[in-house]
Amino acid sequence: MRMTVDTQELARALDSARLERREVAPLTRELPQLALTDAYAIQEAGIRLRLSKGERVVGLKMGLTSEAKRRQMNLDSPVYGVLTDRMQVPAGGVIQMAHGIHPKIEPEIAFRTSRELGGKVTRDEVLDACASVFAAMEILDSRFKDFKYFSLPDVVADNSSSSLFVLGTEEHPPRALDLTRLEMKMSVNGEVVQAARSDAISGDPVVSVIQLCELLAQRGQVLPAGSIVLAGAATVAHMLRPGDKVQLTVDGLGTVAVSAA
Ligand code: OOG
Repeated sequence: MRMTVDTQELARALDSARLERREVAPLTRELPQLALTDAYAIQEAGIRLRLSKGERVVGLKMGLTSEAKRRQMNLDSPVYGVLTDRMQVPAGGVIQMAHGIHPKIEPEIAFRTSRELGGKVTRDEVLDACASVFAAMEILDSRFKDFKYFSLPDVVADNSSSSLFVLGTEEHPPRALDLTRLEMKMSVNGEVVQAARSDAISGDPVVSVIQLCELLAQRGQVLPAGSIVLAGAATVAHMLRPGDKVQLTVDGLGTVAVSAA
């Protein structure tokens, strides 16, 4: 059994798996002692690799913020990951399945901040710092075998399974809506496959942003102004298949669509 954690080496291994569309064994199989702090250090090193190839950080994603997701993955607390410009698919765009391993899609609410947020923040401070709220979908793609049997440090090291994301084209000021009561319906090829109310996300998607600020503070970081924040999925993820046309409608936020080829 290996006893030391080589952050750079593990980040490189996960980055190659991503680029080569290759599944790897969960890190905790060989490193059962892998701590969450090590996992975030691996995630950060992996993002640095992407930045060194010209990608740019555009925001952060929260994960495991809904009970449905925590039960599906058998994991118990929220985590975050980093979003880069290359991960954004335009609204109505096409996802190339061949560019992923086993992609899944999930319905989300996203925010864009206009001010920096850091540490312990209140709901009002988050609302004041968020310029817009959007309907959004995240495409997950774990680099781990079969997208399962992993622990929290595995998921975090793997950038919390993030792969791609799409934002709706409608932008609303967050105070214009009751963000806890938005009905969300995700359909695939015209059939509703997942539905939930927005309070499935942390009881209130704004709470996801509060939690994100707390998680960042634990690592001495803040949420920069101009960040996109995905608040986490409202429902379990849906496995994508080539040819799928996926559409999410959120009360008051319109519809966002994407298809898989
Ligand atoms: C972990 C990431 C979960 C969400 O929105 O709950 C997530 C996973 O399911 O692989 O992004």
